[in-house]
Amino acid sequence: MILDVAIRGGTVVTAADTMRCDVGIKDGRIVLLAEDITEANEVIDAAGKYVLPGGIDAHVHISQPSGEGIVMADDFETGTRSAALGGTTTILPFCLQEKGRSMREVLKEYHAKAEGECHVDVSFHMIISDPTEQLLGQDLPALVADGYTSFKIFMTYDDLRLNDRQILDVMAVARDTGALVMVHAENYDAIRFLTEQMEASGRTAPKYHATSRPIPVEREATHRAISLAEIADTPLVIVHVSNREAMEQIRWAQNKGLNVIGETCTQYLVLTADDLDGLGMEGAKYVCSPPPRDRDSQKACWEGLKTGAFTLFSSDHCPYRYDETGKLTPEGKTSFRWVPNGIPGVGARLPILFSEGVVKGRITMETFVAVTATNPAKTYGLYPRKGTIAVGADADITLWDADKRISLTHNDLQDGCDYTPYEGMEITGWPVLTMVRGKVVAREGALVGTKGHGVYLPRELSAHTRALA
Ligand code: DUC
Ligand code: ZN
Ligand code: ZN
Ligand code: ZN
Repeated sequence: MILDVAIRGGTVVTAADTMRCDVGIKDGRIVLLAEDITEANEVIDAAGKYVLPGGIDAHVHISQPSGEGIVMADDFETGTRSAALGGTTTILPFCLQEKGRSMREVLKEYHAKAEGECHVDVSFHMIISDPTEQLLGQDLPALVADGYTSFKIFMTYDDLRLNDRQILDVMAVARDTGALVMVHAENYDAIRFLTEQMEASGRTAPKYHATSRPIPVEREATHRAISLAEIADTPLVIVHVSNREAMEQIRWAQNKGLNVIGETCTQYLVLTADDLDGLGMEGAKYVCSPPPRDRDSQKACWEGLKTGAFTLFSSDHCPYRYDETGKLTPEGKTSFRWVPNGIPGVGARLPILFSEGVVKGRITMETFVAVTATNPAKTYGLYPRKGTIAVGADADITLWDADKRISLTHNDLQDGCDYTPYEGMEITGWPVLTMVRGKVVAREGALVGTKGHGVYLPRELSAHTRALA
C-alpha cells in the first residue's frame, strides 16, 4: 500500500503516552504507526515537533441568537478558521431552541448556516429552553437516535432557564435515551436580586457583572444540579466551572460515586474579575458567565485539571464585537446587565493551556492532550474516530512547536471579533500545522484549505452514558 502522507520524525503524544514514531495516512485516516515510514506520496517533516491529536473544542457558540440587535461576531467560516489556526480540528457549537420552536427546525437552520462553510469538522449540542411534552416525549428521543446526543440546559437567564421540575424532566429523557446533559449552573433569582441592588445604587459599570454573580451563586446551583442528576439517575456535565467552591461540589459528587463531569475554560485560568474593571466600557471585553474570579479560583481550576475533577477543557468561545454593533448594545443601554455574556477564545485555547500549563509544569503533556482532545471525544461520542492518534482514527493532527514564542495579538487568531481578551499574553508553544482528515488546513499561521472541507459529524452516545443505555 502506498500511503498518501507520512508525518516523519515527530514525537507523538496521546492521553496515555509520549513516543517517537512516524504516522502513515491513507484516505484521510491513520493507517500506520511505525518507527520509520518511507513510502508515501507526501512527506511532512515533524522533526523537533509534537504530533498531537487535533484539538476538540466541545464548547463554542457560533451564529447563535443573543437578544435583540445583538449579532455574534463569528459565522461558521470565521469561527472554524480561527479553530484551524489554533490547532483545533473539531468544534461542537450549540443549537439554541428559542421558546415555542421545534428543535428539528432549529437544527435545520444551523445545518444550513454551517453547510459548505467549515474549515474543521463540526457537531452540534442542543440547548433546550422549552421542554414541551412533544419535545420530551417524541422529538428528543428521535434526535438522540439521529446523533444529537447531548443537550445543554440553563439554570439562569430570562429566556433560557428551566425550573427544577423541568430540569428533572429533561434529565429523565437523557437517562432513558443515553443522551448527556450539560448544565449552566448559576442561581437565577440570586442574580436578579443582586443585579437589582447594584442598579438601584448606581453600580452599573461592567465590573459589577462579576459582583452580581458571586461564587455562592455558582456553588449553590452546581450542588443543586448534581442533586437533581442524582435523583434523576443520570450522568451530568457541569460546564464552565470558574472557582474552588464549585469544583469542590464536583469533587464531592465524584468521591460519592456519582458520574459528574467537570469542564473549565481558558478564562478561568488566566483572567480575574479585576480585568472587568477597566476604563469606561473596556471591562465589557471580559464579561462572561460565570465571571472570571480571583487568583485562588485560578489555582483551583488548575488543580481540577491536574487531579481529574475537570476532564474537559474548552474555550466557551462566544464572540461579540466590542463596538456599537454588539458588545455594547445600540440603544445606549450601558448597564452591565445589557452586555452580552461571552468572550472569544477558540483559537487561543490550546496555546494558552500549553504555555501556562505544560510549559510552567502545572499539567503534563498527556493531560494536555487528554483534556483538549481525548476526553471531549469520549465524553461526546466521537471516540475513537476523533481525539487520539491510533490506527483507524481520522487523521486529525496538529503539529506543535513547543519552543515557538509569540506575544499574542488578535491578529494571530483571525476570528470575527475585533479584540482578544488575551491580547499581549506571552505564549510559548504554537501549532504550526493543522490537518483535518488527512488534508492540511492551516500551516504557519495561514489558512491553506478551502472552506467546506469541514463536515458535520453525527455522534454516538457518550462513553459516560453508553453503558447505562
Ligand atoms: N454560557 C455559556 O456557555 N457561554 C456564554 C455565556 C453563558 O452564559
Ligand atoms: Zn453557559
Ligand atoms: Zn458557552
Ligand atoms: Zn478575536
